[in-house]
Amino acid sequence: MFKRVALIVLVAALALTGVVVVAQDTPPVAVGEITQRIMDRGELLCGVNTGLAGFAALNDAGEYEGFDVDFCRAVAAAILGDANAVSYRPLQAGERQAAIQSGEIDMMSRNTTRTLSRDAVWGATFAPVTFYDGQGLMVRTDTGITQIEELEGASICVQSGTTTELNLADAFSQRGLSYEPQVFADAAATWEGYLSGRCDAFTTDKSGLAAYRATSEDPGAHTILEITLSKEPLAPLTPQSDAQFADIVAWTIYGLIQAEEFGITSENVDSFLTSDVPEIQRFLGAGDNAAGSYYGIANDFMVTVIRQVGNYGEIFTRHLGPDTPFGLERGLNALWTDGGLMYAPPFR
Ligand SMILES: N[C@@H](CCC(=O)N[C@@H](CS)C(=O)NCC(=O)O)C(=O)O
Repeated sequence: MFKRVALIVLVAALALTGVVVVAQDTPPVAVGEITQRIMDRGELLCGVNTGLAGFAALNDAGEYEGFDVDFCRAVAAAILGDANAVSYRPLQAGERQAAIQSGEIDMMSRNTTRTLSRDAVWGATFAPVTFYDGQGLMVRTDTGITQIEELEGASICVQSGTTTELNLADAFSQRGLSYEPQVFADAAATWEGYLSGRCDAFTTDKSGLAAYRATSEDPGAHTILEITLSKEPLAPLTPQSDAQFADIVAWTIYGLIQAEEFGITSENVDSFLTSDVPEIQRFLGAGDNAAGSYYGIANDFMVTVIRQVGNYGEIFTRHLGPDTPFGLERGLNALWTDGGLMYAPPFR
């Protein structure tokens, strides 16, 4: 009996000592191979869409801009202290696997759905989901079509190398509907195929449909059907060879979500630096709280990320919110405290 009590006391004491040592004095961290490469290069190589308005598209200054782009910027701010230290690699859907496997990019942030087979076959580590999406169908408004059943026998434009090709087949066969796929390797060609009347409908993620519709000549001429055919959790990804780098990407994304929950924005972050709330001090790496130092990056990395890029809500609103041509609802992408799925684990 005495031995058991002594053992419990000893284990508790060790556990306590361990916590104190880790929290106050993090040992030097060996950064991963990819993190080191980024530091040596002074630049992050980030794979993005070839052009999807709101998510990743060239602006008037010839720079990539958008919701997906901001996660590249956030990781560059976390590791290099500079959100502009990113070189972008535009990737067609079918180029993604090779890009992540070849080491041509450090990470990808490109409306990419996390799936079992991609996780395994691409040799990728998916970061937390940045946009919960689902596949939709778009038709010309003058067809009057509102239900998928009315697309019996229709030809449908879809891009190869995407999850949307297989989902389309599933959705139609499950309902006993026939259809004729018109498959294109190139996004622009898929859209042109639909616009030119070669297809009766166009299918991709609903976010993608909203982007194409809003930037078309006459948005009212296109209708996105109510139905959602699949789950498309879109997430950035990194090569699975560097778990340390993958962790940095993951905690940067969680940090953006947590910042929104705390109400910390690019505008007010400085006023939080002197906060006496322990949770916020830990989050910002203030005082002697370890944060980024666990990963060999600036201890207050989240201060830099928020200052330069904003929190998750700011990113969403800036690129996709009510003042943009897309006007997307937060929906599943609201914070968990507002009934959505955006939830960050504790920074401690
Ligand atoms: N989320 C789906 C679809 C992503 C996707 O690639 N969608 C097309 C929509 S047309 C796209 O963005 N294409 C742009 C390109 O290939 O450059 C996936 O991960 O496979």
